[in-house]
Amino acid sequence: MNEELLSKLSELTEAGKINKALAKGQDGVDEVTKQALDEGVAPGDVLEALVKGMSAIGEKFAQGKAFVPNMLLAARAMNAGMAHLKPFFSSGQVKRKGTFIIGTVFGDLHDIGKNLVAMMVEGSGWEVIDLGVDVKPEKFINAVSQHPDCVVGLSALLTTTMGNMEVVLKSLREKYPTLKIIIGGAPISRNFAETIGANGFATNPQGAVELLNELVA
Ligand code: B1M
Repeated sequence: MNEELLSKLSELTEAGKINKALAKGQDGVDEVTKQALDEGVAPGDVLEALVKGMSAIGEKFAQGKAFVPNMLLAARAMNAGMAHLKPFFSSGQVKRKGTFIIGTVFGDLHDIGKNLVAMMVEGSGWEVIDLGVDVKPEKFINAVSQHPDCVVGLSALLTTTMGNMEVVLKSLREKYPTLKIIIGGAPISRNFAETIGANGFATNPQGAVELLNELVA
């Protein structure tokens, strides 16, 4: 029974079925998560099922078999389930993988891709702190000072703001020499990531999730 509920939860998340009102009268992630918890399914197993659904859509997106709207719906469905899990996070019954601080670097206002990365990473079990767009080094430094064990993610969409990534990275490393920093965005290449000394780069949200999991393994 549990298995059935959990696989239904993964499927509903992947399909972006948020709740009854939005899923043509059928139970969505909202209702099924509540049902699973009410029936005594372990919160950790529920989280795993939600994550499985998000990973599935993330992989399809990476392969060009799903698109931005699919990702947005899946993330909203995931959030509907996460709302029921919040009390278990607060009580410490469910552990996060770590804290991920993400922002689009200063000079750059593009945030659609960055938001997708943030949602996927959150959906894979990380606490995500999204600093927004046009983020200056001081703001990153301030956020890291409150979460010294975090991993930082920098996004840039313009060739002109790629250089600002290096500025942010260097400012952060001056204060936190061992801080792990990953970068991404349309103009970013492996070569650029290596040149500025990032701990890795990803071309899509699923790649970012995999990279983060490797970094904390
Ligand atoms: Co802008 N823009 N834009 N723009 N814009 C591009 C990026 C551009 C390629 C368009 C073009 O000329 N063909 C071009 C950049 C050229 C270049 O530098 N090589 C460009 C330009 C020039 C500009 C302006 C300078 C235009 C002007 O005013 N003259 C200006 C700059 C403003 C600024 O930032 N200071 C500007 C403004 C804008 C809008 C505000 C109008 C709007 C942004 C709205 C918003 O984000 N809220 C906009 C948009 C929408 C685009 C395009 C059309 C779409 C970008 C997008 O959202 N893609 C874009 C052209 C294009 O890409 N076709 C363009 C969808 C998104 C899902 O993909 O963002 O690549 P993407 O994110 C991916 C990956 O890159 C990766 O995962 C994401 C999901 O797969 N990823 C990461 C991203 N961050 C990551 C971080 C990671 C890992 C992976 O780890 C930390």
